[in-house]
Amino acid sequence: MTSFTNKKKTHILVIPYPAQGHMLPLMDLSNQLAIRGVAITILATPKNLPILDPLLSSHPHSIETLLLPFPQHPSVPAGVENMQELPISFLLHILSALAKLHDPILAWFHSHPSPPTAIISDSFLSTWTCPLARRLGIRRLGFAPVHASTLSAWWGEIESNNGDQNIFKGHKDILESHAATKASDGLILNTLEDLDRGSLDHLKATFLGQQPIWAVGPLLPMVGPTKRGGDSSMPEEVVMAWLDSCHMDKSVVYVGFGSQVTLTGIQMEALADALDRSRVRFIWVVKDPMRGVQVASNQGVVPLGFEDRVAGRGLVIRGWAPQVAILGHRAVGSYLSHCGWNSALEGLLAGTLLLAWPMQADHFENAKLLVDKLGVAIRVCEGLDTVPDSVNLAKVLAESISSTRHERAQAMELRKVALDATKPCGSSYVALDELVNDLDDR
Ligand code: AWU
Repeated sequence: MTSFTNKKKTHILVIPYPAQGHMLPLMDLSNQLAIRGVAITILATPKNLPILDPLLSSHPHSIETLLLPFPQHPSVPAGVENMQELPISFLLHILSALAKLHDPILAWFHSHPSPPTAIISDSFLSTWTCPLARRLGIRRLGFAPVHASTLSAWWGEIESNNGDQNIFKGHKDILESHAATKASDGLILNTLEDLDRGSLDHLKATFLGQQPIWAVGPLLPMVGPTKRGGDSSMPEEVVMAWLDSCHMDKSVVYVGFGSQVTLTGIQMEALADALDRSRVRFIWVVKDPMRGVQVASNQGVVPLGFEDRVAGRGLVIRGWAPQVAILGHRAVGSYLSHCGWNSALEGLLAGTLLLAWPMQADHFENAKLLVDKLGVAIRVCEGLDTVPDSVNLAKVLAESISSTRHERAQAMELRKVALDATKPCGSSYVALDELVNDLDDR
């Protein structure tokens, strides 16, 4: 706590929501703010602390942690502190558990010699930080790890007078989260103007009034330190050596469904069959089954004998993979993805062709944007429980690395636009500078 004392730097408190898809981009944002001279305290609970390691070691003098024990909650299994171990239905239980940190944060704030002047917290899943900020007399800026079209679609639905047809009707927590986002002092989005201009304008005009919006994406994953999101279940050198042994560029399909999805047994069989038939080289990340729910039979189980059949051609990683490093390898050409927004951006920035299998939450809006509106991805399947046709899927997997599909050319153009936005004078780079100026001015 003491190292920020007597310094002239602007000091902010960052409160992450502990799900990888929310926490990692907020770490990337914190990295950008620290590079621009902001002093940051990040709230962490003990089991989430290792996720901060790369950030803390890159900014030892400007980023500190506020370590507090994870509050017990009757619906959160003991010892669990991150959504990665839980199904999506636990989102709000984790939110309620963390809300109990209100008083310890208050005490920390009042004892700090140079307390923060703003909180940046997850826009939808840290609603409790709005009253906290009000109580502290400081601003709360919301961070949303999604693009503006998603917000526009969701908020439009929430505010529609659609009667019983309104899909959010009766979802008190979602309505509260929407109200909290609207009530915060600004919104930071992991998107870029060129991708999302219409929706950004719509958000401002329709929902946000005077609140500023900063479109700061794509937030680039930190370079240098590995271990993004935790240790890889297979040593990264082993994975990279395997990719190095693939002589042809863009010949490998990466298959991964983020941090929240475990496939059912029947989906596992269909996917394994498709990979087998396709004859492509591949890396398949198989997430461990979650806790806190009854695991269906064979959920997340790789079919017996599959790895022997594909030996040399395919690599199965059970657990956590070094995704950004894999996608960035020259040998990887396409990515069969659930379309989580971070994963989609990472695939796009790496120059891979996205094969979209949207499953839940914002995935459908992401696929709409990438497939239908921008033409930079191919939809191969849809739905959390859907079982893909393995013959068709095999064909798409094989074509994705061999063909000169126009989606690949479009994706490369979008990649350039996105990277340009992050360079000095690019729209997202400027938005980050403006955000820092805004924080400094208070
Ligand atoms: P991703 O965008 O894939 O998010 P999810 O994990 O799917 O979680 C939201 O986050 C999404 O838009 C939501 O729909 C929701 C949620 N990763 C890794 O390094 N290794 C692995 O083995 C698996 C994942 C990283 C990956 C990415 C992040 C996941 C915002 O689905 O590189 O940075 O974890 O993000």
